[in-house]
Amino acid sequence: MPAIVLIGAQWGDEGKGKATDLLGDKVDWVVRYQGGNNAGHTVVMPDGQDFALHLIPSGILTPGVTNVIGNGVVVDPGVLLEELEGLEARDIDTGRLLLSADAHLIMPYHVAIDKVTERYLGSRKIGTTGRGIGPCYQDKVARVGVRVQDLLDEKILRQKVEAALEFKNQVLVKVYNRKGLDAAEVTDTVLEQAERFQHRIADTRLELNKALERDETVLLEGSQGTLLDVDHGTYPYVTSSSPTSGGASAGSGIGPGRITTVLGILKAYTTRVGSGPFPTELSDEAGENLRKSGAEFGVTTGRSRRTGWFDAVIGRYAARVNGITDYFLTKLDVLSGLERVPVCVAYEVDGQRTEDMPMTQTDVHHAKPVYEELPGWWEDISECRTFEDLPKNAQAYVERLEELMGTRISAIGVGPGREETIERH
Ligand code: 2SA
Ligand code: GDP
Ligand code: MG
Repeated sequence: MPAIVLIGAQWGDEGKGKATDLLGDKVDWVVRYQGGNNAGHTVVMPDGQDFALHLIPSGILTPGVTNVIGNGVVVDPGVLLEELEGLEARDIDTGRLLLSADAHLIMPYHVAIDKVTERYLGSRKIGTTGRGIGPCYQDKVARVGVRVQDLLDEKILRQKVEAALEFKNQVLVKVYNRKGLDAAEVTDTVLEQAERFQHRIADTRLELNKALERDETVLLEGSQGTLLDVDHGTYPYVTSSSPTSGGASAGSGIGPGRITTVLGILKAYTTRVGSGPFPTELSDEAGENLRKSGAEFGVTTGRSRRTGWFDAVIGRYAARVNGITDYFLTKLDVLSGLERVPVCVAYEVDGQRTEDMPMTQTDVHHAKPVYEELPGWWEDISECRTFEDLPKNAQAYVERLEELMGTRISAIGVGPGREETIERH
């Protein structure tokens, strides 16, 4: 019956992979509804093995869960095969993975255009992952995209790729002075790849709605985060899809009325990878320390993540635009060992204090954090399993964040492992 949405409340990498994995035992289906292999979700198993998932839902690691790559996802067929093979080589059963016939395919020309555009933008670049995400969504909206179902009709597929390349090659060769791509070669490769995953293609919106009617539980797993949403994020420094909870319906075909819980994943401090404004960013030793103790490096590109203090303006904003019912606060352990922990409670924009996210992007760029300093704690908290086990100052930190955001924090991460979690309420 219930559909649960799990989203990132900041700029991604909040620990969504671990949260999905934790819920694995309680759900029957896990669905990705947006993004593609720009995502990087890390899951650490009880035996210490870690998995980095990019395209395949994190539920693949839980036996019995059916996983779905929904219609809102963009799929690079080569990456899909590579990821499947990687999991199979580590004895993970990949039998229960379905692929929406309506998902769009990332073609080699999308990847080439993503990379070349970023180079061309120079200092104005977005800092994309270079995986072809933006150009693929552009084609989807322009109604010239290639969909998974086109793999089932060779004639149509050839026509679509030829038509696409007629234009893209002009861009690659004439605008960017790069080599063009051969339509027949591109089509042959993708058809060959499709032979290996064709049996997974399904009408996933039908399957998911039937599952809900059978009273099964569906978890919709967001990638990236609220501030990377193309509508609600720090545009233009965003990804090209809708990671917020509103995107979950469109990207899966599950009606919004079915969604009973929206779980927001929130890091105890803030990180961002790629360009764009970041009010609480630290460019000093404190930022470097957070990066080191939190191991803040991109799971897909290996890029070093920008780091900063917790921002309650973002926490409030994410709660509002996603309709968050509960927060899961991750990486509280990373803050151990600080004398005082600053928390951004509001912004000052051109001399004016605001508790809310500014309306214009210019004001977001000018926003200066207003900090409140909370007393820190020294203890290693990774062994804590109940809220009462936490040092008093760590408890007070969590309670103050709840108060500032007006949303309850019902789980707390004290380490990367599955068991390193405190459940509350
Ligand atoms: P894109 O490639 O078009 O989606 O890039 C647009 C912006 O979205 C950001 N973005 C991300 N931010 C955080 N984490 C992401 N996934 C990987 C990870 C990132 C990595 O888990 O670490 O490995 O670098 C992710 N994917 C996209 C991106 O940085 C741009 O700002
Ligand atoms: P996602 O994109 O939101 O799934 O997050 P990533 O996997 O990109 O990054 C989160 C990182 O934090 C991963 O390396 C996780 O293993 C790790 N992690 C998750 N929760 C915790 C936690 O509570 N404490 C610590 N120290 N690490 C965590
Ligand atoms: Mg990530």
